[in-house]
Amino acid sequence: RPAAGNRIDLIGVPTDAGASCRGAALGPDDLRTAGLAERLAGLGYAVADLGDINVDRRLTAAAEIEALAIGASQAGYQSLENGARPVFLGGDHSISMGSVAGVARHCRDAGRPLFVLWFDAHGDFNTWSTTETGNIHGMSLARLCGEPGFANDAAWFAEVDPANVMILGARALDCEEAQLIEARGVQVVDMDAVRIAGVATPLRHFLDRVEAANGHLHLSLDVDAMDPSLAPGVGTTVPGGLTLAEGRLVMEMLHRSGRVGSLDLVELNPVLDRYGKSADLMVDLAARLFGEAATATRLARLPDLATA
Ligand code: B3U
Ligand code: MN
Ligand code: MN
Repeated sequence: RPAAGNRIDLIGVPTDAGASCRGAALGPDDLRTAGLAERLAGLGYAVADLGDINVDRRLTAAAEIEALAIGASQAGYQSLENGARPVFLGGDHSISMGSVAGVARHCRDAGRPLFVLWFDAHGDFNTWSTTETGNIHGMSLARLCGEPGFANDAAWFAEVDPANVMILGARALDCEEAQLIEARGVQVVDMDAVRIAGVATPLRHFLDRVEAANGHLHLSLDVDAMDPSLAPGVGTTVPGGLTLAEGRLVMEMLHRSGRVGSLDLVELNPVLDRYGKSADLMVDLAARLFGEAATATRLARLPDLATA
Protein backbone atom coordinates (compact mmCIF):
# COMPACT_ATOMS: atom_id res chain seq x y z
CA ARG A 1 0.00 0.00 0.00
CA PRO A 2 1.61 3.27 -1.09
CA ALA A 3 2.43 5.91 1.50
CA ALA A 4 -0.19 8.53 2.34
CA GLY A 5 0.24 11.59 0.17
CA ASN A 6 1.21 9.32 -2.67
CA ARG A 7 -2.34 8.37 -3.50
CA ILE A 8 -4.64 10.29 -5.81
CA ASP A 9 -8.37 9.64 -6.21
CA LEU A 10 -10.09 10.84 -9.39
CA ILE A 11 -13.74 11.75 -8.80
CA GLY A 12 -15.83 12.63 -11.87
CA VAL A 13 -18.62 15.19 -11.43
CA PRO A 14 -20.26 15.36 -14.88
CA THR A 15 -22.55 18.37 -14.99
CA ASP A 16 -23.14 21.51 -17.02
CA ALA A 17 -26.28 22.52 -15.14
CA GLY A 18 -24.46 25.53 -13.70
CA ALA A 19 -23.27 26.91 -17.04
CA SER A 20 -24.89 28.89 -19.85
CA CYS A 21 -24.04 26.32 -22.50
CA ARG A 22 -24.02 22.52 -22.52
CA GLY A 23 -20.93 20.35 -22.91
CA ALA A 24 -18.95 20.57 -19.67
CA ALA A 25 -20.76 17.44 -18.46
CA LEU A 26 -18.50 15.55 -20.89
CA GLY A 27 -15.40 16.91 -19.14
CA PRO A 28 -14.57 13.98 -16.87
CA ASP A 29 -14.38 11.47 -19.73
CA ASP A 30 -12.43 13.94 -21.87
CA LEU A 31 -9.82 14.32 -19.12
CA ARG A 32 -9.64 10.54 -18.82
CA THR A 33 -9.23 10.22 -22.60
CA ALA A 34 -6.43 12.82 -22.51
CA GLY A 35 -4.56 10.43 -20.20
CA LEU A 36 -4.77 12.16 -16.83
CA ALA A 37 -4.61 8.98 -14.73
CA GLU A 38 -1.70 7.58 -16.74
CA ARG A 39 0.31 10.82 -16.53
CA LEU A 40 -0.08 11.00 -12.76
CA ALA A 41 0.65 7.28 -12.36
CA GLY A 42 3.80 7.86 -14.42
CA LEU A 43 4.99 10.27 -11.72
CA GLY A 44 4.83 7.47 -9.15
CA TYR A 45 1.39 8.06 -7.67
CA ALA A 46 -1.12 5.33 -6.97
CA VAL A 47 -4.07 6.70 -8.93
CA ALA A 48 -7.56 5.32 -8.32
CA ASP A 49 -10.32 6.39 -10.68
CA LEU A 50 -13.44 6.29 -8.51
CA GLY A 51 -15.68 6.87 -11.55
CA ASP A 52 -18.39 9.49 -11.85
CA ILE A 53 -20.91 10.61 -9.30
CA ASN A 54 -24.34 9.62 -10.58
CA VAL A 55 -26.52 12.30 -12.10
CA ASP A 56 -30.27 12.12 -12.43
CA ARG A 57 -30.98 14.02 -15.67
CA ARG A 58 -34.67 14.39 -14.76
CA LEU A 59 -33.84 16.94 -12.06
CA THR A 60 -33.95 20.70 -12.50
CA ALA A 61 -30.57 22.42 -12.88
CA ALA A 62 -30.53 23.61 -9.26
CA ALA A 63 -31.55 20.20 -7.93
CA GLU A 64 -28.93 18.43 -10.07
CA ILE A 65 -26.21 20.75 -8.76
CA GLU A 66 -27.36 20.17 -5.18
CA ALA A 67 -27.39 16.38 -5.59
CA LEU A 68 -23.90 16.41 -7.13
CA ALA A 69 -22.64 18.74 -4.41
CA ILE A 70 -23.69 16.24 -1.77
CA GLY A 71 -22.01 13.41 -3.69
CA ALA A 72 -18.79 15.37 -4.32
CA SER A 73 -18.61 16.53 -0.71
CA GLN A 74 -18.97 13.00 0.59
CA ALA A 75 -16.55 11.45 -1.90
CA GLY A 76 -13.93 14.14 -1.26
CA TYR A 77 -14.25 13.92 2.50
CA GLN A 78 -13.87 10.13 2.35
CA SER A 79 -10.85 10.36 0.04
CA LEU A 80 -9.04 12.72 2.41
CA GLU A 81 -9.96 10.61 5.45
CA ASN A 82 -8.41 7.65 3.60
CA GLY A 83 -5.16 9.59 3.24
CA ALA A 84 -5.49 10.26 -0.50
CA ARG A 85 -5.66 13.49 -2.45
CA PRO A 86 -8.99 13.93 -4.27
CA VAL A 87 -8.95 15.36 -7.79
CA PHE A 88 -12.45 16.41 -8.87
CA LEU A 89 -13.09 16.28 -12.61
CA GLY A 90 -15.74 18.77 -13.74
CA GLY A 91 -18.13 19.61 -14.87
CA ASP A 92 -18.69 23.29 -14.68
CA HIS A 93 -17.49 25.26 -11.66
CA SER A 94 -20.70 24.66 -9.70
CA ILE A 95 -19.17 21.31 -8.69
CA SER A 96 -16.82 23.18 -6.34
CA MET A 97 -19.74 23.97 -4.04
CA GLY A 98 -19.59 20.30 -3.11
CA SER A 99 -15.93 19.42 -3.62
CA VAL A 100 -14.57 22.31 -1.56
CA ALA A 101 -17.27 21.84 1.09
CA GLY A 102 -16.09 18.25 1.54
CA VAL A 103 -12.48 19.40 1.81
CA ALA A 104 -13.55 22.09 4.32
CA ARG A 105 -15.31 19.48 6.46
CA HIS A 106 -12.18 17.36 6.50
CA CYS A 107 -10.03 20.34 7.48
CA ARG A 108 -12.46 21.35 10.23
CA ASP A 109 -12.42 17.81 11.67
CA ALA A 110 -8.62 17.61 11.36
CA GLY A 111 -8.18 21.05 12.95
CA ARG A 112 -6.29 22.43 9.95
CA PRO A 113 -6.99 25.80 8.32
CA LEU A 114 -8.12 25.58 4.71
CA PHE A 115 -6.77 27.91 2.03
CA VAL A 116 -8.26 28.06 -1.46
CA LEU A 117 -6.56 29.25 -4.64
CA TRP A 118 -9.34 30.11 -7.10
CA PHE A 119 -7.58 30.01 -10.49
CA ASP A 120 -10.14 31.66 -12.78
CA ALA A 121 -10.92 34.46 -15.26
CA HIS A 122 -14.03 35.04 -13.12
CA GLY A 123 -14.69 35.58 -9.43
CA ASP A 124 -17.63 33.17 -9.14
CA PHE A 125 -18.73 35.43 -6.29
CA ASN A 126 -22.27 36.24 -7.41
CA THR A 127 -25.30 35.52 -5.27
CA TRP A 128 -28.92 35.10 -6.29
CA SER A 129 -29.30 38.84 -5.73
CA THR A 130 -26.22 40.01 -7.68
CA THR A 131 -26.16 37.54 -10.61
CA GLU A 132 -26.67 39.01 -14.08
CA THR A 133 -26.98 35.61 -15.77
CA GLY A 134 -28.61 33.28 -13.26
CA ASN A 135 -25.82 30.76 -13.92
CA ILE A 136 -24.91 28.86 -10.76
CA HIS A 137 -21.26 28.30 -11.76
CA GLY A 138 -20.84 32.04 -11.21
CA MET A 139 -21.88 31.64 -7.55
CA SER A 140 -19.81 28.76 -6.15
CA LEU A 141 -17.15 30.78 -4.33
CA ALA A 142 -19.77 33.13 -2.83
CA ARG A 143 -21.67 30.18 -1.45
CA LEU A 144 -18.51 28.57 -0.05
CA CYS A 145 -17.62 31.84 1.66
CA GLY A 146 -20.97 31.86 3.45
CA GLU A 147 -22.94 34.47 1.50
CA PRO A 148 -26.65 34.44 2.38
CA GLY A 149 -29.34 33.05 0.09
CA PHE A 150 -27.99 29.51 -0.18
CA ALA A 151 -29.11 26.46 1.80
CA ASN A 152 -25.87 26.02 3.74
CA ASP A 153 -27.15 24.35 6.89
CA ALA A 154 -26.82 20.76 5.65
CA ALA A 155 -24.36 18.28 7.14
CA TRP A 156 -22.42 17.93 3.88
CA PHE A 157 -21.52 21.63 3.85
CA ALA A 158 -18.76 23.63 5.53
CA GLU A 159 -17.66 27.18 4.86
CA VAL A 160 -14.36 28.64 3.71
CA ASP A 161 -12.90 31.76 5.37
CA PRO A 162 -12.83 34.46 2.65
CA ALA A 163 -9.61 35.80 4.18
CA ASN A 164 -7.95 32.51 3.18
CA VAL A 165 -8.94 32.72 -0.48
CA MET A 166 -6.92 34.12 -3.37
CA ILE A 167 -8.45 34.56 -6.84
CA LEU A 168 -5.77 34.40 -9.54
CA GLY A 169 -6.18 35.29 -13.22
CA ALA A 170 -9.38 37.35 -12.90
CA ARG A 171 -10.35 39.68 -15.73
CA ALA A 172 -14.15 39.46 -15.91
CA LEU A 173 -15.72 40.42 -12.59
CA ASP A 174 -19.26 41.78 -12.56
CA CYS A 175 -19.70 45.15 -10.86
CA GLU A 176 -21.66 44.09 -7.77
CA GLU A 177 -19.66 40.88 -7.59
CA ALA A 178 -16.42 42.87 -7.40
CA GLN A 179 -17.84 44.99 -4.57
CA LEU A 180 -18.81 41.87 -2.62
CA ILE A 181 -15.36 40.31 -3.12
CA GLU A 182 -13.74 43.48 -1.82
CA ALA A 183 -16.11 43.76 1.15
CA ARG A 184 -15.37 40.17 2.22
CA GLY A 185 -11.61 40.63 2.05
CA VAL A 186 -10.92 38.07 -0.66
CA GLN A 187 -7.54 38.74 -2.26
CA VAL A 188 -7.75 39.21 -6.03
CA VAL A 189 -4.70 38.97 -8.26
CA ASP A 190 -6.21 40.04 -11.55
CA MET A 191 -4.52 40.10 -14.95
CA ASP A 192 -3.48 43.74 -14.52
CA ALA A 193 -1.72 42.79 -11.31
CA VAL A 194 -0.09 39.87 -13.13
CA ARG A 195 1.16 42.22 -15.85
CA ILE A 196 2.62 44.56 -13.25
CA ALA A 197 4.08 42.15 -10.69
CA GLY A 198 3.95 38.70 -12.35
CA VAL A 199 2.36 35.62 -10.83
CA ALA A 200 5.25 34.53 -8.61
CA THR A 201 5.39 37.35 -6.05
CA PRO A 202 1.73 37.36 -4.96
CA LEU A 203 1.63 33.56 -5.02
CA ARG A 204 4.79 33.40 -2.88
CA HIS A 205 3.14 35.59 -0.25
CA PHE A 206 0.00 33.48 -0.27
CA LEU A 207 1.99 30.24 0.03
CA ASP A 208 3.97 31.70 2.92
CA ARG A 209 0.70 32.24 4.77
CA VAL A 210 -0.42 28.67 4.08
CA GLU A 211 2.92 27.40 5.34
CA ALA A 212 2.89 29.53 8.50
CA ALA A 213 -0.61 28.27 9.35
CA ASN A 214 0.26 24.63 8.55
CA GLY A 215 -2.68 24.86 6.19
CA HIS A 216 -4.27 22.60 3.62
CA LEU A 217 -4.34 24.21 0.17
CA HIS A 218 -7.10 23.45 -2.32
CA LEU A 219 -6.56 24.48 -5.95
CA SER A 220 -9.75 25.14 -7.86
CA LEU A 221 -8.50 25.22 -11.44
CA ASP A 222 -10.96 26.76 -13.90
CA VAL A 223 -9.22 26.37 -17.24
CA ASP A 224 -10.65 29.69 -18.47
CA ALA A 225 -7.97 31.42 -16.37
CA MET A 226 -5.62 30.45 -19.17
CA ASP A 227 -5.59 32.49 -22.37
CA PRO A 228 -8.29 31.32 -24.83
CA SER A 229 -5.61 30.76 -27.48
CA LEU A 230 -4.36 27.93 -25.23
CA ALA A 231 -7.73 26.82 -23.89
CA PRO A 232 -10.47 27.31 -26.50
CA GLY A 233 -12.62 24.57 -24.97
CA VAL A 234 -14.48 26.65 -22.39
CA GLY A 235 -17.98 28.13 -22.37
CA THR A 236 -17.01 31.68 -21.51
CA THR A 237 -13.69 32.65 -23.09
CA VAL A 238 -12.15 35.93 -21.91
CA PRO A 239 -9.15 37.36 -23.81
CA GLY A 240 -5.95 38.30 -22.04
CA GLY A 241 -5.46 35.24 -19.84
CA LEU A 242 -2.42 33.55 -18.36
CA THR A 243 0.33 32.35 -20.67
CA LEU A 244 1.58 28.77 -20.73
CA ALA A 245 4.74 29.83 -18.91
CA GLU A 246 2.74 31.59 -16.20
CA GLY A 247 0.36 28.64 -15.76
CA ARG A 248 3.24 26.21 -15.48
CA LEU A 249 5.12 28.43 -13.05
CA VAL A 250 2.07 28.59 -10.79
CA MET A 251 1.79 24.79 -10.85
CA GLU A 252 5.48 24.29 -10.12
CA MET A 253 5.43 26.72 -7.20
CA LEU A 254 2.35 24.97 -5.83
CA HIS A 255 4.05 21.60 -6.18
CA ARG A 256 7.15 22.86 -4.47
CA SER A 257 5.09 24.20 -1.56
CA GLY A 258 4.00 20.65 -0.77
CA ARG A 259 0.72 22.10 0.49
CA VAL A 260 -1.81 21.16 -2.21
CA GLY A 261 -4.04 18.43 -0.82
CA SER A 262 -6.97 18.59 -3.24
CA LEU A 263 -7.78 19.84 -6.72
CA ASP A 264 -10.70 20.74 -8.99
CA LEU A 265 -10.25 20.59 -12.77
CA VAL A 266 -13.29 22.41 -14.12
CA GLU A 267 -15.00 24.13 -17.05
CA LEU A 268 -13.52 21.98 -19.80
CA ASN A 269 -16.11 21.85 -22.59
CA PRO A 270 -15.08 19.11 -25.06
CA VAL A 271 -17.72 20.24 -27.58
CA LEU A 272 -16.00 23.62 -27.92
CA ASP A 273 -12.44 22.28 -27.71
CA ARG A 274 -10.12 22.05 -30.72
CA TYR A 275 -8.40 18.69 -31.21
CA GLY A 276 -8.18 18.09 -27.46
CA LYS A 277 -6.01 21.16 -26.92
CA SER A 278 -7.66 22.35 -23.70
CA ALA A 279 -7.87 18.84 -22.26
CA ASP A 280 -4.16 18.31 -22.99
CA LEU A 281 -3.36 21.64 -21.31
CA MET A 282 -5.28 20.66 -18.18
CA VAL A 283 -3.48 17.32 -18.02
CA ASP A 284 -0.17 19.15 -18.47
CA LEU A 285 -0.93 21.63 -15.68
CA ALA A 286 -2.14 18.86 -13.35
CA ALA A 287 1.01 16.83 -14.05
CA ARG A 288 3.20 19.81 -13.17
CA LEU A 289 1.16 20.42 -10.05
CA PHE A 290 2.01 16.86 -9.02
CA GLY A 291 5.70 17.22 -9.79
CA GLU A 292 6.34 16.59 -13.47
CA ALA A 293 9.36 18.39 -14.93
CA ALA A 294 10.37 19.58 -11.48
CA THR A 295 14.06 19.18 -12.17
CA ALA A 296 16.58 20.39 -9.63
CA THR A 297 17.98 22.93 -12.07
CA ARG A 298 14.66 24.52 -12.79
CA LEU A 299 13.47 24.50 -9.20
CA ALA A 300 16.66 26.11 -7.97
CA ARG A 301 15.67 29.20 -9.95
CA LEU A 302 12.23 29.53 -8.40
CA PRO A 303 13.14 31.41 -5.21
CA ASP A 304 14.87 34.07 -7.29
CA LEU A 305 11.86 34.41 -9.54
CA ALA A 306 9.56 34.59 -6.55
CA THR A 307 11.41 37.30 -4.66
CA ALA A 308 12.48 39.39 -7.66
N1 B3U B 1 -19.79 36.40 -13.82
C1 B3U B 1 -20.65 35.84 -14.83
C2 B3U B 1 -19.87 35.05 -15.86
C3 B3U B 1 -19.24 33.80 -15.48
C4 B3U B 1 -18.89 33.31 -14.26
N2 B3U B 1 -18.29 32.13 -14.44
C5 B3U B 1 -18.26 31.91 -15.71
N3 B3U B 1 -18.84 32.89 -16.35
N4 B3U B 1 -17.68 30.83 -16.32
C6 B3U B 1 -21.77 35.02 -14.18
O1 B3U B 1 -22.48 34.33 -14.91
O2 B3U B 1 -21.95 35.08 -12.96
MN1 MN C 1 -15.08 29.48 -12.45
MN1 MN D 1 -14.24 31.02 -15.17
